[in-house]
Order: sequence, then structure tokens, then C-alpha cells
Amino acid sequence: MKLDEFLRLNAPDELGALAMAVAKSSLTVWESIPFKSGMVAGVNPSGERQKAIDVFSNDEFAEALAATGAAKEIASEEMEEPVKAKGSISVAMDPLDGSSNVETNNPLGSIFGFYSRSLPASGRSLVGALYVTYGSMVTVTLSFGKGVHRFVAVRGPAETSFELMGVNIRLPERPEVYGVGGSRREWVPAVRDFVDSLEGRGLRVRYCGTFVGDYNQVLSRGGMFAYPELVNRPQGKLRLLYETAPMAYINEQAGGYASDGKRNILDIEPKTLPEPSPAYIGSADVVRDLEKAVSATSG
Ligand code: AFP
Repeated sequence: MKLDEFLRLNAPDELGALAMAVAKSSLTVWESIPFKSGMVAGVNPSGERQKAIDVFSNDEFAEALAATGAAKEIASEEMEEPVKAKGSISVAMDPLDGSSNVETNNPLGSIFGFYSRSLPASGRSLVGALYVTYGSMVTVTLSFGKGVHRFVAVRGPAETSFELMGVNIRLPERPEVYGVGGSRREWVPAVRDFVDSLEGRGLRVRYCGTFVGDYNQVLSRGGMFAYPELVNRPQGKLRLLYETAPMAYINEQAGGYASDGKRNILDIEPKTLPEPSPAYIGSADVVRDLEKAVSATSG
């Protein structure tokens, strides 16, 4: 089944239009990655230096989302202010996750959260979420609150389409892999001890340095991805609205759990658009054990 047919049957019209716009634009972004890897002069609202591909993917997705007429506002990790439009759904996006990995040809990704409320809003107001992987395949993984489904880009004689690849994807029972961002000496002691214990549980480290790529393999193999609380950066690096809440929504739909170390990521009410939070996401039993270990040591 192709993505457009799936969306017609399974998604409200506005969400379907937004998801289809993202899928089409992801192919344009994918083709542009090798040609736009240089830095540009600006920094994004979080103070990170931007590549031409960060700006290009932001503009490509923002224009395509606005053109659907379904978006009320489009907020992005790469924009100071949201783009306002006339639809009813608020979109928050990280248009190109992991752009520092372009040179090394590691996987990259794009993340989209579809919110029913004006932004900033908690993950409880998500009505859908989607991420794209640009790896050995271009895939779109999405949920509109009824399971997690995946589509893969397939080149046909006339056009490239997205074909159904996985229905009702669930995290496997047995966790196999983990990946943790930052460096070991920056992790708070409770996180370091917990990560050490994962090897004893039979998990193997697998880390590519792009949240989407690292989470995507956790969804396939079970385990945990974390960008944890750091000694000098207690809120970690990843942004709630643009990154962790949409992925937590998908992860919950796949039977998993995501925490900031104390509570469900979906329950956090961000006060600003780029608000970061520590993130531990993946198999429910592993992440709940992490939460217990971290909360037992925090005041
Ligand atoms: P870039 O977009 O600058 O490449 O950062 C990617 C990212 O935000 C996220 O995708 C990774 O999980 C995280 O950074 C990795 O950060 P470390 O290099 O500190 O492990």
C-alpha cells in the first residue's frame, strides 16, 4: 500500500495532508544533502552554527507544510519565530537532525510533531508525529495515535513513492542495544552507573550520533537511547517540542516509555519553544529502571 492511500484511509484530512507534504519534501531534502553541506553565517535560536542544508531543509518543509492549508503555525528548531498560517494544527519540527554527521555519512533524520494546541504545548496535545530517516533507506515512520507504521521510498519508472514497510511496529520484548549522547565524564554518576549495568543485562552499545538514527535502531532492536542530564548541562541537549516529545509519542505507541529522569516526557509543559530536557527513551522496563535509579539519587 502506498502512503497516500494509507493516509486517506487512516488519518484525518489535515494530518494526512501534512504527512504527505513532509514525505514529498523529504525526497528533495535527501537529494540536496551532498550539495549543501557547507556552513552558513548564522546560528539557530539555540546558538548552534547552521549548515546550508539546515536552512534549506527548514525552508523546504516550512513552505510545503504551509501550502497544505492545514497548519496553524510552524515552529522549527532553525527559526526564531513560528510561521503563522490559517489551518488548525500546530507543527513543531527539527528539519534536519544530525547535520554535523553529513561529512561522515552517518544517518540523518527529520522530526515532526503535530499538536492540537498553540505552541509551546505539552506532548499530551500531540495528535500525531512522524520522523524521516535518511540512511541506507529513506523511511517515514509515523503515528496518529493508532499504532506506529513505516513507509519506505521506492523509485519507480515515473516517480518515487512511499510503500508500506511495517504495520503496528512494536518494540521487541528483549532489549538489545543502547546509545547515550555526550561523553561519559559529563554524565551524572547515577546515569553512569545505570549505563554500566546495561552491559550486565546483555545490551550492546550502538551509537551513531543522530537522535533519529539512534532511536530508530532502538525501535527495531529494543533498548534505550538517552541524551542525559550532564554535570554542566542539567537539561541535556535535545529539545522537547521539536525532538523528544514527538519521538516519545511514537515510542509510546510502540509500547515503550520516555522519561526526563523523573516523569513521562509527554507530561512536561514547556515554557519556551526551544526548551531542552534530558531524555531517556525506548523499552518501557529499561527506561523505568533508569528512572528509579536516577530518582533514588536526586534530592
Ligand atoms: P547536530 O544536529 O549538531 O548534528 O546534533 C545532533 C544531536 O542534536 C542529536 O541528533 C544527537 O543525538 C546529539 O546531537 C548527539 O550529541 P553528542 O555529539 O553530544 O553525543
